[in-house]
Amino acid sequence: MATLHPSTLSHLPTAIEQPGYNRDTTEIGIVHLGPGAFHRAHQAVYTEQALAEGGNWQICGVSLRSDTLKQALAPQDNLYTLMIVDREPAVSIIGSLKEVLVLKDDRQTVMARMCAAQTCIISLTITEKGYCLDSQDCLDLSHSDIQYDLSHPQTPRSAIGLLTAALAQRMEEKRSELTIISCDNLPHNGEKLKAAVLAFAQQQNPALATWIDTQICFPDTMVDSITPASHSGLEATAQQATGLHDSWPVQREAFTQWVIEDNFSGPRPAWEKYGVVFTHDVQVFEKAKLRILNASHSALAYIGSLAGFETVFDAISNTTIKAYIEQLLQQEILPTIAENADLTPQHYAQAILKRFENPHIRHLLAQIAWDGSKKLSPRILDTVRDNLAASRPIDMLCTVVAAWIVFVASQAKAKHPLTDPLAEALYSMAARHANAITAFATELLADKRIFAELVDHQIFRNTTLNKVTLLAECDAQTVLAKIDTLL
Ligand code: CS2
Repeated sequence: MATLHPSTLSHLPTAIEQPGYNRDTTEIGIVHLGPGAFHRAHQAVYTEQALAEGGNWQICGVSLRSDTLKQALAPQDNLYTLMIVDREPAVSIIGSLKEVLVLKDDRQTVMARMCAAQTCIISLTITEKGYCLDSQDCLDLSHSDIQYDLSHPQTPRSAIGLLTAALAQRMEEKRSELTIISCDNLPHNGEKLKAAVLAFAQQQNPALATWIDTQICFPDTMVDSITPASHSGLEATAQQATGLHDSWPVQREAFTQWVIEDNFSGPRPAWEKYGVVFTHDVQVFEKAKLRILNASHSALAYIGSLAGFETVFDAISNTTIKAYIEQLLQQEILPTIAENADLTPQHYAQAILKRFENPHIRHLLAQIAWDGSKKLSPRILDTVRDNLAASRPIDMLCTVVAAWIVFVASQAKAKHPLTDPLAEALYSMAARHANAITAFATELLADKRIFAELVDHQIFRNTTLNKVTLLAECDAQTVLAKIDTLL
């Protein structure tokens, strides 16, 4: 079986789209930190389309830690297969990724790319924890990676340290035609990224902080497309469709959305011609998306896992779980989202539930369950805060928090690895309170790193503790029965 490569593209069935521009003569204009499946299925695809308009906008992907993507894509000259797994499936070959670098191995080239005059965009998908923020969403100066980078500014390992090092060099070279675009699921992602970079720069050189503040734009964005991690079965499906072997294809649903604040300090690809929305108010989009889509996802991940389901589709196909998610949305989430010219919350929520019911996609709840200690705040706790301030109910939201707590306890008990920046602390807390879930939950609910000021909120704490008692020590069937009593 031939491998996907520029020299084998002519073997592709004609229905499969392939790069419609000259990859050899197109140069890099974008450096992307964290070129995981989401980037390759989302921003890189918009850029692929925009490349048809011309312009040097190919992407240099920089993996901050692992070299697996670089190894996988090198024999393919960084081409890869995009599988749209939906009611109307589609397959295409994406060529916008020109190069993949690994920070620790290719440090000099990474800096050269980030500082090149022709690089006008640096974008990021590094997940919530990659920003090294504290519970107030400010740069956590005590974070081990930030401490390391402050004392080793020439060899940073965090995205914040790396961006600041590149910006310092760009300031020297007077290259301010650069926009830095966060594409992670954080409210005000651009603003928070900017504040984190400024806080880091301030520690090193206040003049650099001033230069960044006045010269470089960090637009807020909302990104959306359900993109489950690639699994080994995907390689075989991609191969069947294309007739070519691809070591790391990506999959996503058909729906895709990218809203970017119209705030650039340099040129950009013609993304607007391919559906990207440029606006001065990203907040209406990002708030609705985080609180409706991502919050429901996290609710499904924790409640669905406790109820014995494996995927989003399996969980939402259960009538009790679906009824629970619908009531959570109607009673406690949608009241926090105002209707506006761009978005009718009711319709938006219905459309999202339909997307969850896509039978063609296997989106593992275990994947969404990752990093709960970082995801709870933007997805669930901010809504709790708004409801408490407006004297609205928080019961169903607290059930999600309780399900996370019981999920963590059960993972710890079963000695399953937990993917979370606080995994170690969570597991030693669970070990201290083995078989004493209320004591575990009480200690966890007092952790300011996760719950910030809510640690002192009695209604929040007591409601969550009640739900923990309800869900603890239940088998899957009993969890469903207990959820049913909450409806
Ligand atoms: C998911 C998101 O893994 C998760 O936490 O909620 O990745 C979600 O699929 C995307 O934000 C959809 O745009």
